[in-house]
Amino acid sequence: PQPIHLSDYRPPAYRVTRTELTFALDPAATRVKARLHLERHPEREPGLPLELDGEQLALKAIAIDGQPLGADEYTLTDSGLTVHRVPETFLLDTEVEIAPKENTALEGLYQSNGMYCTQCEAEGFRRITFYPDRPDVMATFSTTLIGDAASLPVLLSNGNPVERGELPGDRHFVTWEDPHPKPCYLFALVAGDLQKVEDRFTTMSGREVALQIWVEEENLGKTDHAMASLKRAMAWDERTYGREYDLDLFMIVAVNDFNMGAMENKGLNIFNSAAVLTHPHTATDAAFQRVEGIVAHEYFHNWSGNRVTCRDWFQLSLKEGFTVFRDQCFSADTNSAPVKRIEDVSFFRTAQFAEDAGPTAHPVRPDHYIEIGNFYTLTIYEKGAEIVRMLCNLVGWETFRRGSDLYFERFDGRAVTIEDFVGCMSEVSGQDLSRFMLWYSQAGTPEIDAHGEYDYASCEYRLVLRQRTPATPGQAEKQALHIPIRLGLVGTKSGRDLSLTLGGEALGSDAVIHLRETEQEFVFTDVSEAPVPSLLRGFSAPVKLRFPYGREDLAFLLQHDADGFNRWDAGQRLALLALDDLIAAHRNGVEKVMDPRVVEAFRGLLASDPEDKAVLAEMLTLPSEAYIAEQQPLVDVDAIHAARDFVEQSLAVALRDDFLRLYEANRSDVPYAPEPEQIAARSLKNVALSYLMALEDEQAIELSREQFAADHNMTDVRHALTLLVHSSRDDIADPALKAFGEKWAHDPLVMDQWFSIQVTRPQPDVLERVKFLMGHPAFSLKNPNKVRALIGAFAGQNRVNFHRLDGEGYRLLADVVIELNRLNPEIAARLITPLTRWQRFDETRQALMKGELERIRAEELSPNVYEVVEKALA
Ligand code: B3K
Ligand code: ZN
Repeated sequence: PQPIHLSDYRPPAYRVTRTELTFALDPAATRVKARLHLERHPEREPGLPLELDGEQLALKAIAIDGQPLGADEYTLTDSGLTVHRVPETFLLDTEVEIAPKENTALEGLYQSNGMYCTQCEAEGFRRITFYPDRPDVMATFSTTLIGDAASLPVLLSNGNPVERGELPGDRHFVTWEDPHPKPCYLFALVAGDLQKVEDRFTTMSGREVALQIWVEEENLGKTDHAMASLKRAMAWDERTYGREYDLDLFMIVAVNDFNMGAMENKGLNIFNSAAVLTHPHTATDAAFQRVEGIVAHEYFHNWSGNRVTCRDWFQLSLKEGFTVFRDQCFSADTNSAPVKRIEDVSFFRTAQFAEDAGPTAHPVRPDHYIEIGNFYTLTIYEKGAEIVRMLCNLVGWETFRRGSDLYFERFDGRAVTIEDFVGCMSEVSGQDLSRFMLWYSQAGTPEIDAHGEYDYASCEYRLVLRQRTPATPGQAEKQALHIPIRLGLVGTKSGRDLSLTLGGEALGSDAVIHLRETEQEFVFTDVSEAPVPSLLRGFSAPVKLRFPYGREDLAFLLQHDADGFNRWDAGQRLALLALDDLIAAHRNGVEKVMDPRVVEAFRGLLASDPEDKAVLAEMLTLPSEAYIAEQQPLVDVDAIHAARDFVEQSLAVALRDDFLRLYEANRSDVPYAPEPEQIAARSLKNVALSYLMALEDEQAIELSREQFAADHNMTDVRHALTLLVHSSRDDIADPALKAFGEKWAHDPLVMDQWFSIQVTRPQPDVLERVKFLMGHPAFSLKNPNKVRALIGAFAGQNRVNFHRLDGEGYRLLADVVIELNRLNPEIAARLITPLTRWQRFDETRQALMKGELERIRAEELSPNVYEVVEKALA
């Protein structure tokens, strides 16, 4: 496979202004007729051939302006169709046959539980019909679906239904018309035996919109939260961005087999059932919040992505970074804003930093790719969102909103670039953002080394910042970035933020300084007392910032920092310092000693009266093994696991009564609601229970069992079950697991959780269990949710067992990748990720991991897997 380069971009030779599709649905032989209204692109020269993408299509007929083409007038290949000579303006009619039931890649038209559905982003439409499958070709669509009336009573597509009727042979049809020009990646159809839940929304200009969520009958009771979230998201986008919905109908469909979370097809969002269905007894608080976030995300795409779309796939972050930023702000406004930021950053620093430091590192706007399906990454999405957040902070919200208005107005109905977006921000703010654009082109996580010194005599605080971005594949040299650093100086006497004066200018007590050079010195004057600096507040830039904090400094910030995010981060940093010592002790075989400062810091937290219980729960949570690993020069999975366990147990021993009190104080029998206060209390209670269970004493076991048996809601049940199953006692683990598995055997989403809980337990027999569970009737390699729940959870979250020294964990993963490479290349390529991080481990493990990558490379590979494996072994 050959890479595609951004620098090769040219407008298409011909554009499609209108697309008329007719589907005669059949599992093995669906017929697709397409009539395309084509015209030469004004910027391209006359006389060019017409090139259409097409994969796995059996061509049955082709005609231009009603004249069938002779065999010498066009060329067919594996990847498309070329018509050698075409007029300036013309109609192209094609008919193809496809087999949805053979489609295990879940791209294009496929079947899930007997229903038909589509996934076209990024390049799935070419598996449906011959088409210029690129986002800068935008057409209005009319879609007629023909299917068996009894088994496919529901026939859906984009836009509004305009006609329906009966057909001979017990068949029926529905025609849909989508008036908004769109690229084909936003096309969708759904056909099946589905039920709907309906609601209404009145837009800000008074238009009535019908909202429908379509599910299989047994899921009718699980749509309330998604519907409520949708209405909140619609209202939020009107209030916050002035964006109104633009069709009379908005539909969401839940499907069980789906590669990603969901898809923003115009007017017809298709969702992985895991990203839309909830019920207090089947979904945790985290799942409720995830559903709310994804429903909002897909809805927000209607403007940031659909009305204004990407010129080419290199611009993917144009829609994804902006839309993630929008959904993050929505969730922050709806729930606890500080906790949302802590969760997002915590995830980002663990997973995106690792991606940015590994062999698949790429810029937020890549300049080449082999398979675009491999670029739906944390870098494109989450780092892209961090860049938009920085932009918003740089120009200020009101200006950002004006820039957003300008962007939507100027580019409505068009396919544009990241420059167009940033250009609007620059235009409304008058700021020169050319240096800022480096954030889009330069891969890797910038590292900042900071040093500070207080001069008592002059009352000056000198802060020196030095930045450096490590080399990444294909980018050896890096330039200095424009890095906004929000900070405060916290007085060591007063415990308060001091007022900041820089270069004679008073900045208030919380300010942003701009690092633009490799090294810069900032001298704050009139600093009335010796401060501890609180740097990178709110994670104001996606960087690693090092400052030589002493443990007392961190304990001080943990107590006094006015910025909630940095208060939390001080606790994380303090715990990391202690963990460092313990990891070293474990490696050197010396006795582990707990740092009393961490114990005292936790004691302080437990004694405080929390203004925000959700934040407190975060503060009491130790850094994850994955995040600890991120901080180590060489990852020692066993030492990290042992050190973290030791800290947990030491805290539990020292603070048992406090945890018990916290647990009791946050129990409640009120009926479940996914509301911030309840969620906060549950997290606090469950954090406390985790510490208590670190002791595995009778009382803790009893509390966990009780909580499990009480069966109040899935958050509590799942947490208790996880503690029981992850304990060292099979006699308490097994019965609970069995009871849960039997109770929920009928519910695939709960069975996913059942799989994950057991394959993440630390006991050494778990690998055999993974293999055994792959034969379980509820498991299927063809279902991405199952693959993620069992294989993904094992390889991604069970670090001690995946990295077993005999290499069996790696071998298992490679076996699955090899099989999935044939079935579902997109999922296969994603699954390899843990193996691509081999540089981070000791030599023995490196050799084992590389050996498995080489074993995969020896297979006949899909472009997806090929690209990832080649990069990993480069
Ligand atoms: N835009 C989709 C991505 C689907 C791509 C799959 N290859 C989901 C989202 O970001 O909203
Ligand atoms: Zn998206």
